[in-house]
Amino acid sequence: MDCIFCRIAKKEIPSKIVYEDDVAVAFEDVNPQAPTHVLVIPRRHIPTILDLTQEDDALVGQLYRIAGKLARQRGIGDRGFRLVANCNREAGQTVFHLHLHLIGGRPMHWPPG
Ligand code: DGP
Repeated sequence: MDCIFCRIAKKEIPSKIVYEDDVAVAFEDVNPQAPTHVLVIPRRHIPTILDLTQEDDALVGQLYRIAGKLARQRGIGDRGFRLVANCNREAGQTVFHLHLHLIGGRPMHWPPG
């Protein structure tokens, strides 16, 4: 399967990995939108939020906890940060491997564009 995030998780494509365990990997976004912009992904290929099943409930919790841990490590836990998961075209999803954007280190606007 030719998925760029699967290849990043397998280290076939270089990236700045900031966290990894058996089920998840986090790495710096190649096109950062804020001082902190990290992508947290499952190792397993799940294309979109719509492909999650009940069996993935624990995995989704893990992705959130990893993002929170990274936010704390970067000193943006108390200041605030945003977790974004784009789903499908109108939301701007461009890579069809589930990912959380951890974005922070600057004030965020609402609603998002
Ligand atoms: P989304 O638009 O939600 O599908 O976000 C995809 C993000 O992935 C986007 O912010 C740019 C990032 N990205 C795409 N290709 C690569 C890559 O090869 N390496 C890294 N580190 N990030 C990538």
